[in-house]
Amino acid sequence: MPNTSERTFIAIKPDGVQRNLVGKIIQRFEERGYKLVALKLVQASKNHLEVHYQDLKEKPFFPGLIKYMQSGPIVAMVWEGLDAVRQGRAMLGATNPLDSNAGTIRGDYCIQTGRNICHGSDSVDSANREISHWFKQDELVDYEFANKVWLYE
Ligand code: IDP
Ligand code: MG
Repeated sequence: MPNTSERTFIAIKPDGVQRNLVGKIIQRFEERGYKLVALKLVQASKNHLEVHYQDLKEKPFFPGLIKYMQSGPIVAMVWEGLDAVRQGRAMLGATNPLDSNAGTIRGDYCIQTGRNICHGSDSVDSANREISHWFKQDELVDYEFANKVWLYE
């Protein structure tokens, strides 16, 4: 039985929100068949973002990244379904939008790495860490997904 309850943390960064791409990005995950488990609009604190990106703290772009991520509200989401982490990354495209295929979110809607409009967890372990960093347990909504029987055999 495949694991249809894998979860990934997907965020629409401040540029994605300001550029009115929230609906389009959510629509892609909905249309693909993933189940929305949590969603909120947040103005993240510096400390919260530094913990989120803790693995990158030695990078030269780290201060700029934190400033960018603090520059406006972020849409934080959890999406669930088969292979959600890997498929989520594929749907976002490459970190550098110039290397992202057309048809991916970054390949269709942005140009530069430092303004790449979205985030997606890179492994199941980081997804679990990021989900609990951004959401309280009771913000992860448990409900029956009616489409499930039409998505999975
Ligand atoms: P990812 O978002 O595709 O997982 P990471 O390497 O984890 O890519 O980097 C996190 C974020 O840091 C990127 O999405 C991008 O916003 C920013 N970033 C990464 N590399 C650079 C860079 O060379 N210049 C500016 N920003 C960068
Ligand atoms: Mg990353």
